[in-house]
Parts: sequence; structure tokens; C-alpha cells
Amino acid sequence: MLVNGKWTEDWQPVQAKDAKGGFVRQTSSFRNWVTPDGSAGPTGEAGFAAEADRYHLYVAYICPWASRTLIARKLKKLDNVVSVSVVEPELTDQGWRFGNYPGSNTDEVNGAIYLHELYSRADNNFTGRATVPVLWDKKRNTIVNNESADIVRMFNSGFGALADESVDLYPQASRADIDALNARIYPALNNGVYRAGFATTQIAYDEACHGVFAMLDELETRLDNTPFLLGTAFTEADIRLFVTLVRFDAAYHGLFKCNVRSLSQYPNLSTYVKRVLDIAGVRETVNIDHIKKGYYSIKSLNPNSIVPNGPDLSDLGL
Ligand SMILES: N[C@@H](CCC(=O)N[C@@H](CS)C(=O)NCC(=O)O)C(=O)O
Repeated sequence: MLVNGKWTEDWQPVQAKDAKGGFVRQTSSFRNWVTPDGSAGPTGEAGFAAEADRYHLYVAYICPWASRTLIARKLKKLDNVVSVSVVEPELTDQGWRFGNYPGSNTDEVNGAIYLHELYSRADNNFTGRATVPVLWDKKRNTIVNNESADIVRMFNSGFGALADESVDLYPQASRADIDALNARIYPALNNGVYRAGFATTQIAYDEACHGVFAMLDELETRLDNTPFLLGTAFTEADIRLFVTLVRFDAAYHGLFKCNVRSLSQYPNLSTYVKRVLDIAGVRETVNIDHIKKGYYSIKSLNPNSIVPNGPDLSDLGL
């Protein structure tokens, strides 16, 4: 991680722990918003107006949070407005690295080798982990925002007519329902799999794992009669659920010990994942090779970095 803008060798993604040995995720530090007229958003400062070719998104295909932003960018047809760089799948001893691994790029915008260079360029006193996603402003040479939940909403409504305004991932009338679902699905499932995987006590693991499967069971029932979480409209709540489900059998079932059931044993959730993959633009944001390689390279969980051959994901076309 970075300490006062300098890289230190503590690179494992085991972050803070709570009193019971549970995993605690770092909160995001750059919280400015792109808005159509450059006025300030809900947090941070003003001065980040929507413009084509001004903003650049740094992501990892392995990362579910970064993948949220990739999906929102595709669905809002911002491909030609916001450019993207993809880091290599394996965390190195200096964190995320740019390079030539298939599907990854070098950093054409800043010429960085490691993602942490962007954090210290944006704030030469930064202390914290250098996480993806990062939304970078090429004009002001700084990080706009490194919180995926914010970036998804910015892509949805911050780019005005530069984006496809016929797509609304956070419709006014559904906001309370979306927020309520997010508030339950994030701790139990999206972050719950990480809390299970990185637990350092049996009690922390048991609690997290139980929460994961209770939520999957509930969602399986919820999807009995509805194509998406809130009915026929696909919203940001679906993006947030999908990114976890599509990684479930490939990574969380094995590496994170979330193995009470596999996703393939949930018929509605499996059909749901296929349905989302079939939305134009979504499938190209999913790279199973990066996901497996990336998760199974986490040395604290898998010291020899051996990547399993399975599972068979051909049902999903992956
Ligand atoms: N709050 C952030 C979390 C992002 C996050 O935790 N990213 C992980 C990858 S999945 C990361 O970059 N970890 C690198 C590290 O911890 O050193 C968001 O949702 O945007």
C-alpha cells in the first residue's frame, strides 16, 4: 500500500480486521463527481464537467467493483467518451501492474507501470491501498473518483447527452427500492464472499458464509417470477448482483470457501446470469481467465498460485 505517497511492501489484500477476525474493506478516498455542467456532485469538489475524451477508467477484469463500472460504461454507450485501461490479473508485490498479459493494456495515458503511481501523482501524500476502479481526469491530471458505486451513478447521469439517455440504471421511481436492495446485498453477498474468504477465525467465516447462502436462497426465490431484481427493468442493483454471481463458481466457491452450494445449483440465479450476459455489451466485460488467474494468485489464500482447471462454465458460454 502507499504510505504518504510512497509504496510499502505490504501488498496482500487482507486489509483491516474487526475484533472477531473479520475482513474490513477500506473506504474510498477520491469522491469527486463528473456532472454535465461541472458543478459539484453529492461529495467532493466542483470542476469535473462532462466532456468527450477527458476521462479515463482504470480497471481490473478480476475485480467485481471495477466491473460494475465497465458494465455501466457499456450500457450507457460511453465507449467513445471514456477510454479504458485494464491491469494485469495478478496482484504483484507493488499491487496492480499494467502490461501485456492477454486482455490487459499498458497505460497509454500516464505511462505508469503500477496503478499506485496514479494515486501518488494525484496526491503525493496519499496513504492507503491503490484500488481499482479509478476514474482519471486527463485535463486536471488527477483522480476524480475511486468508488465504483459513485462511478456507476456518474456514468448513468453525469455525462448528459454524451451518454445514451434512454437507458436509466437508477430511475427516480425505483431509487428507494434500489438503495434498499443494495444495502442488503452488499454486506451479505458482494462483500460477504470476501468476508468469508479472508476471515481469520472460524466464527467470522461461519457468519459470513451463512449470510452469503441466506442471501442467495432469498434471491433465488425473488427471481421466481421476474427477469430482473426489480421486475422487467434492468437497474444498477442488477449490475451489482451480477458481478458477484458471475464470479461465484469460478472463484468464490473454491478459493473463498463459499461451497455450501454452487451457483449452478440455483436454477433461477443461473438463468439470471445468462440473461444478463446476453444483454448487448455485458459479456465483453467478463474475462474468466483474468478472474481465475487473479483470485487464485492471492498468495495469502493460495501460496502456490495454482489455478484450478474447472469449473465447467460452458452453460453460461464462458
Ligand atoms: N470501494 C471500492 C473497492 C475497490 C476494491 O476493493 N478493489 C480491489 C480489487 S477487487 C483492489 O483494487 N484491491 C487492491 C488492493 O487492495 O491492494 C469500490 O467499490 O470501488
